[in-house]
Amino acid sequence: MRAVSSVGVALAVLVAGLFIGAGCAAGRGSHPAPFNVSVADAWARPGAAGDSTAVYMRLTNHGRGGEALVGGRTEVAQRVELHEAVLQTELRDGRPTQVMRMQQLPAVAVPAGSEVELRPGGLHIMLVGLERALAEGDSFALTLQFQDRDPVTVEVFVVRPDSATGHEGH
Ligand SMILES: [Cu+2]
Repeated sequence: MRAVSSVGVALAVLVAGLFIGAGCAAGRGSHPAPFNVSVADAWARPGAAGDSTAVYMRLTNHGRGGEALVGGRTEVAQRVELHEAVLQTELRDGRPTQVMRMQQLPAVAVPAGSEVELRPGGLHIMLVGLERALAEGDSFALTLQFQDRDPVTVEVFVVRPDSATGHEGH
């Protein structure tokens, strides 16, 4: 009987050890990998006070986990929205016509190891209700909010699209 009970104690210790091990693993698992998204070439189109304008940039996720841009804020606009420009075919006077439409997105995914480009004619950040005019040569701070992350503030330069990329359209 003595031998059995000592095996019981050893087993109890082993089980306790497993629980501690599981606790550590769960603890690590609940903490996300370090945030490692770089923001490059952030620029905005000029805009008049009260109007809206678009911001473009390149987001690169050097981390091991997926990230998602979910919003932002800036002193120069009332609202910051995530948009995607989509080319749609609509009937205009009975003729099919290509029209650029914008739709609001809840988030922009930036998968691990990927580069996501916000650019004219595609994904962009919309500044709605400019508090002041944004003229070429200005710059302003834009705070980006990624899901479950601390906010990241970047400097955005105001550039005329022609001089920035040569791209046309929104
Ligand atoms: Cu837009």
